[in-house]
Amino acid sequence: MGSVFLIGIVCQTLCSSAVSGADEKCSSESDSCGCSSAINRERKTEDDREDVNEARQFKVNTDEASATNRMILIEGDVYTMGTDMPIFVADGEAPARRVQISSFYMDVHEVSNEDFKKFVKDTEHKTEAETFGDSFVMDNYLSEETKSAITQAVKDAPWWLPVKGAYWAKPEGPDSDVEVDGRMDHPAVHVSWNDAVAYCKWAGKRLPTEAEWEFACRAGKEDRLYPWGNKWMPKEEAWANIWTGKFPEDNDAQDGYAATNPIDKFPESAFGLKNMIGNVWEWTSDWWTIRHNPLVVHQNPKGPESGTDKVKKGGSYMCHKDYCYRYRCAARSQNTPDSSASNLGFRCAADKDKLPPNVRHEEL
Ligand SMILES: [Ca+2]
Ligand SMILES: [Ca+2]
Repeated sequence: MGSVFLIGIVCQTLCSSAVSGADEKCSSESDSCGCSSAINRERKTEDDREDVNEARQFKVNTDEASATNRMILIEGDVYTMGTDMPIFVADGEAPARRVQISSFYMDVHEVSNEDFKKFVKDTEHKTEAETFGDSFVMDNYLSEETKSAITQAVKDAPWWLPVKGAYWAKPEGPDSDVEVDGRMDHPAVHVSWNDAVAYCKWAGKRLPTEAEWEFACRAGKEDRLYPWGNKWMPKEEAWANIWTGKFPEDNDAQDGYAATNPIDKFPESAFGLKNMIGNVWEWTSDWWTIRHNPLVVHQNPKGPESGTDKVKKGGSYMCHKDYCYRYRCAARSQNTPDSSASNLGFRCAADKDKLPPNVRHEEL
């Protein structure tokens, strides 16, 4: 454990200076030791990836009772995406640019284990974590028995362990169980981008674009860090679930949760959305790029045509301010589409004129 703490201290130092100085090298370093791009699976070729996708037979969910998630109509507008005051320069948070978004529907909540179970039951979908046989979990959350069976670790982030048999229903491996542990109302995790796309298709929805996600996160506020403003704890209360205490050795759960929280906890934003910041990272449909043009107004941007990684947004219960200050609307990170981890989930969106008939919805 000594070496774990040592590397943790090195990472903390690097990331702290990234936060204060927005230094490019440091930001780049922080990515490798912090916000989980280290958990990418080995790179596959594009051909392999297409095979995986083509093999999936999508079945659109038509059962009234199957989609319990509520959606809210987000009225389109022009907003400022990104920031000219980036904290992680290498992440492409900058430059700020104007973006026009058409009205769309957004899930109020992250997709829960309860809903993901319905999808799996209906489609017999096998997640990529199950296909590969493992998924990444932070060591603090594992039983001694599970830890003792693991021989590999991630070089730059030794607390990430590949746990055999970890998947959405058994998030910390075979000796855990979301039903037995009372976590059916927690977000589904260990869901790859490909799995998330399959779920949204089944639900008659789609993943949000990064631009839609960030617009929804900002909830009508210009140039603010969080959905509710710039103060992390309004009225000294926690409004989102991140890592409090010291990373990685001490999680004091000051916000009420050391790991995931039920999807309905914490205040909703002015747009009526919950846990956009914190709890679990959320996949978007965009391929990753750090190049953005600030000179034009982008119309419903969908990101690059191709790439190797997909964009995820919002940060998670594992993000600490000194270490991975990415629980901001402008912040972003990435993983390959087949990657999965215990702090990565998703929610779905839908076009305004394509709302599935079985979804409960309300307009702003
Ligand atoms: Ca927490
Ligand atoms: Ca979230």
